[in-house]
Amino acid sequence: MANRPILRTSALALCIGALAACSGTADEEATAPTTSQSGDTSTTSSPGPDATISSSGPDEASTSAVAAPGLGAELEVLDVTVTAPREVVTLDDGGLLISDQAGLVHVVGADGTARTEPLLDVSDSIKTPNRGALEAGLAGFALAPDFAKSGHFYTTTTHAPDDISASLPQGTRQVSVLSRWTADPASLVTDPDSEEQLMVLPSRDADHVGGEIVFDDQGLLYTALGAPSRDEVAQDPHNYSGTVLRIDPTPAEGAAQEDRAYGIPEDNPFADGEGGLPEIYSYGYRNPWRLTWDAEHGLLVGEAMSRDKDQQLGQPAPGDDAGYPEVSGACWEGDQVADACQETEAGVPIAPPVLEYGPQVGEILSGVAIGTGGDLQGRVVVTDWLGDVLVADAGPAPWDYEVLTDGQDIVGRASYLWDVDAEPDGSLYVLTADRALSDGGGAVHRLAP
Ligand SMILES: [Ca+2]
Ligand SMILES: [Ca+2]
Repeated sequence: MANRPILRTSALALCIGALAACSGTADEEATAPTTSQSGDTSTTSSPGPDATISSSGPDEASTSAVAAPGLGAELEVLDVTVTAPREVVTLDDGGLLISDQAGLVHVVGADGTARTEPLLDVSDSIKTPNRGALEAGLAGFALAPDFAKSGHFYTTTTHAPDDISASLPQGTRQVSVLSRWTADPASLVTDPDSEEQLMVLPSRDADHVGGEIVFDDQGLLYTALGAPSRDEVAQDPHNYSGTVLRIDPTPAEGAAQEDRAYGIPEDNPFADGEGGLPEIYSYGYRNPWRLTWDAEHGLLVGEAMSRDKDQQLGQPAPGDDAGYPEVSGACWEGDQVADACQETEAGVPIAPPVLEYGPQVGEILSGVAIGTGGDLQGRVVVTDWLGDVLVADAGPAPWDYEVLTDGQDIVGRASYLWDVDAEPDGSLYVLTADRALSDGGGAVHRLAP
């Protein structure tokens, strides 16, 4: 299945003419190449002889489908205009919420039709992802576990330092803000004045945003912030850069501490502020930009490393140090942890990743999800932005993996496989963006259970 290109014709000519310019550079902070791309998902085409396109079937709002041989089924392409989709939430009525890094959370009805009015539109007040920093924008979106009652949802957004009123450390190049919003859970209309900023996280890096938000079954919220490349700050638990954070966003009455509008879980490693910041759950990361959680696996952290290095999936316990920047690539030599991944120069034990892949497969880890249906049920799905879909089963590290789709099967050379999401109804969503993250250049693909 190595040569089944599913290419988007509008960007194909540009990329054939300048193939090198079409490979990703976001991880090096370079400005992404510009490709033009229609936002109309119905233009997805599949010139390869083995690929198939189908019309929509019974759901008339879905406009096309993409063959994904390694996944054993076609991917339905949803009729919603997106730039860089990041999260899908299935609503009780069968509708969907789809967050887009461009600053929108779309509402898609059960009939597949996108509503004109989004749940949220902050596109005018944040940095957007298509002006040189592919990771910027609305990086995280999650409904509160009690959304049906409270109407609360959470976002992480990135901002230029000048747009933040808080005083910031010298050298700040970008600021991530974790916020809570309130919507009417019935009408899905958000009060635009409801934003409460919970955390303001300055960074010396203009990318490496992190920002994904997940909840565990205790109602604790996890998010993350990347660190600048090769920067020792990732080893400093007194700094948020290069960390996974865990907070209790709805502490019991009176349990919010000091001037914080949230609680600190008791078993956070620095909960008392001794030795590190109380919100830190684990640290020593380069770019922990994809997170997922389920009761069986706990927290899984998908970390993007440099393009010429192994990509890493971590399963951290509280207080774990993933070792960056001293660890920047392969930690495993067969079943043995490499010497370089045993402990930091300061003598702190390093928690090696549970899975690493590359650089011979893929290039940048772009998503992690735990399958909820079909052959993927309970399996860990890891995606790479070049289009590879890997699956693995939890067990003693290092986890073996299989490559289900390689490279071009789904995204072609013009797009990135940008994120992946598994929903409780068994659907797997493969989220793509064109390589410039141009407006409307993304797509939401659904693999039905
Ligand atoms: Ca995601
Ligand atoms: Ca989801």
